[in-house]
Amino acid sequence: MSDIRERLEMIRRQAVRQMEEVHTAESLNEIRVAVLGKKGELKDLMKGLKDVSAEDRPRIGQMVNETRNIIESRLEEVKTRLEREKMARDLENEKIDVTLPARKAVIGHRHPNQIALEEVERIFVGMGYEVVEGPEVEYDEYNFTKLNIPANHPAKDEQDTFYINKDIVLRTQTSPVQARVMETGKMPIRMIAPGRVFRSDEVDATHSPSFHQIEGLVVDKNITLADLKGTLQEFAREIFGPDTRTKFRPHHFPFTEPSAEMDVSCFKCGGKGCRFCKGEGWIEILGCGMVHPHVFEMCGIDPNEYTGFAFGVGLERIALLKYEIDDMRLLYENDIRFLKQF
Ligand code: 2U9
Repeated sequence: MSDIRERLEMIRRQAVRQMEEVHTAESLNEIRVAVLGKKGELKDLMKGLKDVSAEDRPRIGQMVNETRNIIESRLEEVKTRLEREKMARDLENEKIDVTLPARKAVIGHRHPNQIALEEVERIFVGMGYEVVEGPEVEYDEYNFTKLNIPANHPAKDEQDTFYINKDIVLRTQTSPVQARVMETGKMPIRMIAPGRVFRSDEVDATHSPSFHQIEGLVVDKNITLADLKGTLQEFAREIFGPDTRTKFRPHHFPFTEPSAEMDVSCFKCGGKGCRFCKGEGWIEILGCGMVHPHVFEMCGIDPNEYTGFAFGVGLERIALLKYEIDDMRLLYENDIRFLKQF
């Protein structure tokens, strides 16, 4: 009897000690199997009790049960401890330090073309103009004929224009957008047409086969050259500064008569002449003129009733001047080291 009691005592002590050192549910289970399992130490001990007298059997049975109960309740306690420890570890791993400084996010930059476009749009919208867009693939008729550009005009040469077929081109200017607005017959017109245009040019520091224009058109009764000059002068002062002076030089465009080019006084040297304006004191900015009567007729407007002015400006030219960029190719390469300066 006392021998069995001692063995039971040993099994219990050993199991309890092992359980104290356990750190995972798996090793706890290993202890359960080794002690209480079918081939475990307690079963082993029971097997050796075949020869115990009937008198002693209930007492021994009771001792074995007590030992089993003690070990089982201890197993339960350790299981609860392990679960609690695991939960604490999980919580620790999920902990977020809200006081840590945020990682700096890489943010995009607006393209200089986009900044220049928004600036031009802001100025004209402020004067009551509407912004209108149109297709980049156009009928020859809208790109040329309605704009008084005749069949034999050099601009229509395949060297200058991308032809889709004999009637359809990639627009070489945004003027067809204005021609379409004029055809609606809704008067008066005060609009700008920004967009991509195409010309069969070789790439260099000042040319690209695809660039952007902003054209403007005003049509109403009694619009005069004074309206054109006043409007474009105001535009120049807004975009290049209040001290900007303007100069109109006679020019020729098929779609306007008379036509002119507008220069602005150099905003670097104020007109004295510097490296920026190549010593001229003046910088060419845009083309303009009074809408040609033929254009009015071809777009269904009576030139005896209405007059108007139009202008065209290269968006890249504005961006290059405003941000002192010396090569147009930089605007198309999208090199992040260039773009992040804006
Ligand atoms: C209609 C009638 C007239 C648009 C105009 C210009 C002058 C002009 C160039 C500037 C530099 C193109 O980007 S550029 O190469 N444009 O000089 N454009 S008047 O005249 C129009 C347009 C539409 C119906």
